[in-house]
Amino acid sequence: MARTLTVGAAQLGPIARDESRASAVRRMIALLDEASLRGCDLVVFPELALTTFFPRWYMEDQADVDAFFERAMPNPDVQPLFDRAREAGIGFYLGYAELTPDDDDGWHRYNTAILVDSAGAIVGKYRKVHLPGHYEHEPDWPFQHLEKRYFETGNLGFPVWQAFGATVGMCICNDRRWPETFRVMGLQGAELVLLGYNTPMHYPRMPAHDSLQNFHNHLVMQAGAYQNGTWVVGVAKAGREEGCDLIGQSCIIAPTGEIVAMCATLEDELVVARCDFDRCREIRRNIFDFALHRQPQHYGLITAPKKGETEKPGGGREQAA
Ligand code: CDT
Repeated sequence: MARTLTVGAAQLGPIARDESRASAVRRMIALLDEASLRGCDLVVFPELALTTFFPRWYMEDQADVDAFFERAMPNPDVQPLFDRAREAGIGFYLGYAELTPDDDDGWHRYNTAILVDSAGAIVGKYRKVHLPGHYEHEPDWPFQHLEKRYFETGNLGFPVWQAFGATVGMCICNDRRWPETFRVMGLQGAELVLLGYNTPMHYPRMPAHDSLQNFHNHLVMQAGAYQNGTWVVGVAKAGREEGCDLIGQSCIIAPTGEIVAMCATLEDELVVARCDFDRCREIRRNIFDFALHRQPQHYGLITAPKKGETEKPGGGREQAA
């Protein structure tokens, strides 16, 4: 019998700096209600879906940064989304900024996504591994991208979960540009990879690439889908947010690499596709039969420790205010 799942990509338009979490959650519930009418089993929301994309601003006061973080999940602002999804029997992926004292050595800040099942239970958590941007204030740039300053590198790897009748993985935004992200999940048999993104149209370090942002977005997700024989659902926060243009084109991609559904606006919008997991086998039993064709003895450089590449440790580990 065919294994299928009806999945919704629930793109959000811009969230203003002064928009409350309760308002963002109301918008997500409206998309969830539409998803319910359209027969969805699972809905994917963007990265950092509860607030504006705050790493675009340099903030000296840690309390101002921490105002964008969640100290519990769910919390009273987000509980209505959990409740409505459970009533509708729909699962979801949600990105948010996580502030947690989960280790002995103090507070930690991660760019996080959770997977919630149709009964409202959190069944998976992922913390963003590939943090883009920079640590220091760049006063000459119109916008900052201070993810490296405000977050720590995720510490959970790229696990997959048995959920929704499939093998499901998660990643977040910049992760999608790195083939290792998809391959690590592909090696664990991922059939569905969920991801949210906030991608500025303008990249101050390389303005010549501005016109390529939409192309690169689809290029990396379609390649990740095809090369690993997995469905990919990529969902944007889109539109002009606090004067910064974010790309849209949220989409659902088949294991062949074909886009089967795509948002047409830069606003709150839902697109839906029926994902047939037998289609993963079309790829994995043929051109990308890992057992037959992979040659890992030649891939050692991929996992060798970094040489001569410096990284500042400790972003996101300030004491919580
Ligand atoms: N949110 C996020 O990861 N955005 C990055 C922007 C990279 S440019 C600094 C992305 O890869 O889309």
